[in-house]
Amino acid sequence: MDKKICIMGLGYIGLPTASMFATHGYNVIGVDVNEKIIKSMTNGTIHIKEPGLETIALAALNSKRLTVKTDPEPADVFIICVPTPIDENTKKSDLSYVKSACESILPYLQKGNLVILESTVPPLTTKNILIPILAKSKLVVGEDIFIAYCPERVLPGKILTELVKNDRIIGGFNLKSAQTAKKLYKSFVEGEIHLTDCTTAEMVKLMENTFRDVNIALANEFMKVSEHVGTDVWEAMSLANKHPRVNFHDPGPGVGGHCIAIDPWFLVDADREDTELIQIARRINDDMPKYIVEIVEKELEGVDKPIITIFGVAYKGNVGDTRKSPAIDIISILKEKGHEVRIYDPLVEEFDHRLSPLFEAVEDSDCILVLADHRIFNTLDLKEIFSKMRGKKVIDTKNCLSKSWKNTGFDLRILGNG
Ligand code: SAJ
Repeated sequence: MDKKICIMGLGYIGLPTASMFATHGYNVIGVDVNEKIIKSMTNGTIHIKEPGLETIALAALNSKRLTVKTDPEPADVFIICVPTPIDENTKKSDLSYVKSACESILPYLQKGNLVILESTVPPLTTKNILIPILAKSKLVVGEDIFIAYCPERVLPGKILTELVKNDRIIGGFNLKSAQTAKKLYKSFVEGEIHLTDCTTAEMVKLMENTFRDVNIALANEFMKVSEHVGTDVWEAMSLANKHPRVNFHDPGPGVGGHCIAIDPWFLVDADREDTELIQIARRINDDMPKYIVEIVEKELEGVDKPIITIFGVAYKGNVGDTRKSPAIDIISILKEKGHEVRIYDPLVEEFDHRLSPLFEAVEDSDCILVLADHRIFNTLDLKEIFSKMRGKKVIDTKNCLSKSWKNTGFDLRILGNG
């Protein structure tokens, strides 16, 4: 008999994972509490934009290996991929979705089941929250049911490739749990699968993203010092990177997305006293939008009622995702200060502010402010943009524009080149 997997949560991770298992021989029930998502998927509409996802998700649905519904049902394996947001004021994690997903599978648990948590969580969540809930089933954890924490580690924009190619960490409640989970993921994972315990696996995930956040904060600090002393941080970084043990991250307008700006708080949540560096890094990155607005205002000093055109509101280059994008804060601050802001991002479909077509966005504009390093910005008709603008200032916060911008005559100001 084919194995059945019930995946709780059909978001950025749950849907690709469900599609992957369904196209690798499993019968998958995709569960989401959002009826709209279930309805649209049943009608063949995929709600998540990610390269290659629509093709594989539709193949899975059409083959009937993937079916979607709002409630779980008995299965061999349950995989929890629900969101774990933080409270914006207290910066404490909200585990309510994890708890309710666990509670909702309780009535269906049977002897021999494997339950996997993939959501990013503070350390000890599997041990102190997931297991006590599942133990209410009266099944013996580690003997009757098996439990593992298997963090997702894929990069938005490359989710499907990385799901297959990346190494995978599996933290088992016991060895049998870890081995059972390994057998499952081996159906499509080509990277190596490493076994450990649940809490170590939780730490691995948080440490990876915190490493990135702290390093970006360091790059942002180098950038500010370079601005202050009047040198080029990009040249300095590339020369320092020639050292065999140095490899910097890049400065930019701030850290967005649904992972790196959030996950470090899970470590702080677990141990506030011992996470000073992590907290400072978070603050440095969160304060970047204010710093960027100061630079814009300095560059536009003397311009009466400037019009500022934002290029790129996605949280990073070449994706259409605007979740927690630094552009959101930058636009709010600019607007609060009374500046006229126009927005161009050909990759973004929906945004809180109005998006304009390219030439409308640059018409009579005094300045282009580049906030996301979309490749497409280097393929635009620069002469036409140049002729439409009132001023010729371009501020590139990602150091992503090609030489043609300067060659066209734009007054190009790169962040970090003081
Ligand atoms: N950024 C910089 N400078 C850099 C790198 C990134 O300012 O040198 C900014 C980006 O512009 C963006 C933010 O940081 O605003 C985050 O972008 P990202 O590409 O670093 O990360 P995410 O959030 O798209 O994906 C990360 C990945 N984690 C790591 O690379 C360690 C991914 O593998 C994780 O699976 C994902 O978080 C997640 O889901 O946790």
